[in-house]
Amino acid sequence: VKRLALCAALVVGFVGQSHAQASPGVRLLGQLPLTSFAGPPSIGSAIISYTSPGGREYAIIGMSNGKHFVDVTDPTNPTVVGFVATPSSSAWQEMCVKNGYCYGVSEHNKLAIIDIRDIDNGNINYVGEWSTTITGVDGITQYTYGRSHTAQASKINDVIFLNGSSGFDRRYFIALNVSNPEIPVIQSYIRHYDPALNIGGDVLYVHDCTIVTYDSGPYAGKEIAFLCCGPDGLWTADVTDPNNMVLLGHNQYLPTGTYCHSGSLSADKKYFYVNDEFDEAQGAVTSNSTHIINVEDLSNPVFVRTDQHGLNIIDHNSTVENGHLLVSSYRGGLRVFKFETPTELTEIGHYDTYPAADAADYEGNWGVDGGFPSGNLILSDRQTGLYVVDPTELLGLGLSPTTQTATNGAFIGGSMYQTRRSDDNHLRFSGTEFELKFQSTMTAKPLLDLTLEASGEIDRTQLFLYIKNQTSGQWRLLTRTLLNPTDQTLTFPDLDAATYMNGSKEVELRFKVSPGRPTFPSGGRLRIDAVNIVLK
Ligand SMILES: [Ca+2]
Ligand SMILES: [Ca+2]
Ligand SMILES: [Ca+2]
Repeated sequence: VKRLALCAALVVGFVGQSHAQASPGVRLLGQLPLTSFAGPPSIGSAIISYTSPGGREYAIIGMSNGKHFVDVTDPTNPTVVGFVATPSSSAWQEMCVKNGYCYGVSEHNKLAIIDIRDIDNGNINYVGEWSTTITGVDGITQYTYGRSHTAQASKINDVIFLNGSSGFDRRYFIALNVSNPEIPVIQSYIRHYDPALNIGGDVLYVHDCTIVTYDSGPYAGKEIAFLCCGPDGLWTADVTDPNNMVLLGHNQYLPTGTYCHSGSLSADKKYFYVNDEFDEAQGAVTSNSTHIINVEDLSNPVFVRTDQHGLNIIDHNSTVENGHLLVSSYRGGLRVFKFETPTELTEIGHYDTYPAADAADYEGNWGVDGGFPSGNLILSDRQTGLYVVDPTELLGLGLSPTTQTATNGAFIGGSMYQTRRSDDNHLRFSGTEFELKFQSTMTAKPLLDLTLEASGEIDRTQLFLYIKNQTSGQWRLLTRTLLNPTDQTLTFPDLDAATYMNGSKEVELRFKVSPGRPTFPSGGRLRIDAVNIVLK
């Protein structure tokens, strides 16, 4: 494959004056309009998150002219660090990442291979376009790979799945082996229905798929693909062995007027939530909807119900975060749903990237992705560009982190965004004093519960934790404690919100750090896993 030098477009990001509209609990951190991208492109499409081995967070966004790479580690300053053009313009630009390579597809170009292993140093190398020729069903005719609609990476094999791949006699679903990342090989493909399944037509067109690995239950160790097949509904497939992908089951949910576009699996893997792209426009439903399918038995998916949400907009793509369904919904922007039960959803908030007008039309928010250590979300809007938003409060994770200030010392790892939840990601500090500020955008309540999970990198690190009394301006000592290198949980319930929250609904914490005994020459090292401040 020919290696081409990349002209990386360096565009300084900025937080634009956004006209978008947020509900309480969702905060805009950063935005880049289309004009911030090389070209500029005429329209945007898909977006995915990528966290580098170095821990930096990137948005990879498809635009009409190619793929753009944006560093969103500082979400208030999203910065374009690279651009790889596609030979032909396309309004459908999608991608996935496997082993440090971005594989880009579109409806008007062959597969783009982009080496992003050194993206942290600003190096994005366009390897080139890939194609191949295979023999058709007649055993004679040679067909050349031309395009795919979407691509998803396997989590267990050096494989990417190319959906709706065309140029052949059928639109294939391909398992592409990328063990040699710059010289992929088709490992196997699905191009026919099994006639025994007796489903109309003989062509399996996969529009998009959701790839999930199972670690428990009857499918433990399996990799399952939920194939969203447009008018042919949802198919399940066992793709554990890329040499032998096996269709398992099928569900059509509604008989007509639908287009199974994409979807998300519940955390317990019992339900698949389908985003149907045509049901609104074709009158199968009266408003934006989620089609809920029980997939406990993958060989017999059972339609449960359609949950209609009451807005005149079209749902497009979705993801699940902290037990909520996040749906990018074209003119409706990002819609956030809480599960009342696994089969009943209630919209609890939104971030409307297309405030001009709602309608069941195809302008607006194409995609949403999360999965960053920070917990930030990225959104792509076809007309208004890229957004980084903070859904902390809406997802039930307490007040949003807003400001980190090292008064005496320095932050040496992570960011305060990583204090949103208890996990493997920490804010690390070396020195003697720092402050963190949190803010609510929700309705005020009388009390605050504060929970801190922290540890000392040096054994017996001494912490003095203060909270600011916003009435007197004085700092109140909440605790003085010794921390060892294992995270400990400290709780401070029933704090008076009127005392500790200012007029901007901010809560301020001060951390004084010192070495315990035996003493160390300089300040201590504190690691904070989670700060959870909940109004009640
Ligand atoms: Ca729909
Ligand atoms: Ca709107
Ligand atoms: Ca954390």
